[in-house]
Amino acid sequence: MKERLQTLKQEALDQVNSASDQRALQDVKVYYLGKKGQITDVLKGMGKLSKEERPVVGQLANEVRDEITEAIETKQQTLEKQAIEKQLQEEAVDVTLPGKPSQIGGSHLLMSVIRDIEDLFTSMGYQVAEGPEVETDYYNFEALNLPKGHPARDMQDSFYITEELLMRTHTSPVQARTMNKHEGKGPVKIICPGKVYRRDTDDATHSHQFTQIEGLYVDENIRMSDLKGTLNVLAKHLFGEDREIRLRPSFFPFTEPSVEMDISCKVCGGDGCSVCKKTGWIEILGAGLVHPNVLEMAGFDSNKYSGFAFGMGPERIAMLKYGIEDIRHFYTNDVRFLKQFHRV
Ligand code: 2NL
Repeated sequence: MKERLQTLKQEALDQVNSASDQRALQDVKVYYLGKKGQITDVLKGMGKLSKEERPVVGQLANEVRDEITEAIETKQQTLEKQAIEKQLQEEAVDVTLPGKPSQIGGSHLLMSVIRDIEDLFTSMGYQVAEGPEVETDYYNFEALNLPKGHPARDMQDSFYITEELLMRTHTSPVQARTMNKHEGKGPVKIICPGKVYRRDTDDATHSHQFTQIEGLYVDENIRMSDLKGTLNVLAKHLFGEDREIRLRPSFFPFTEPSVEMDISCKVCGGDGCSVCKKTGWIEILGAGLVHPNVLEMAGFDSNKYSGFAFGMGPERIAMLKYGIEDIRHFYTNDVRFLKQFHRV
């Protein structure tokens, strides 16, 4: 029996040693130390031993069991360590690998053009003013010298909500509202960007919703030369120092006199091409000196105060600057179009 125990011990220690994973080790444990295991088997046979031999064999059996148990525990720890090492290696993350670039949005071209113009004018002391897109008939028309029955306020041309409310057809009502707030005291020096609405059939050059930027400068002694100087700065800022401007007489109900500003054509240098319709000049915006009626209705003494105003379409400016041939590109939001201008 002693020999059997010695052999069992040697066998068990060998098997513990060669167990390659925790499962194999568990099998070894069950085989030798389990309820129906080899050591139990030996202990069961002890009844046949003599009184003298029994404690000796019993002690040896205990020693053998303890040694195997200890060997299994040590091996168990080694195997656990190895398993963790293996997992760490398999699941290792290379933090030095470059990441996937995330998609970063950018300004819409129209916003870039609007911000650029805002920045130019704020650098000259203008404030940016905004107002409601749903306007009253009074601020959209009446206060701008467009009395009831005036052809420019034809129902066919505007989106009316009620008899008195409509989607603003220009940003001029923002300027009328701002002038009112000044209670007859100048200066008023503002730039008003925003969305405007007209009942139009959309095509390459028309949109029922578009943007506008208007400017207004009201103070004592504001003259046509102030307007011309300001527009000259704007034109050169937008289209380049080498461009010339010219003012042509025009008509708007809210300015008197009224003008339209052209810039010299860069494509043909003035000789005449398809961009400038063979005139050498390209129309950019409308402007004029604020009509005395408009000043008076906003609470300004038109004998003391005068002002200039101008209005332009950022879509048109962007189309001319970047050779965009269809206004609908601004509103159909094809990212392939929009992305081209993310660094403008
Ligand atoms: C154009 C022409 C213009 C104005 C807008 C204005 C505003 C007030 C008083 C007087 Cl409160 N005028 N705005 C003046 C002249 C022209 O816009 O062709 N826009 C695209």
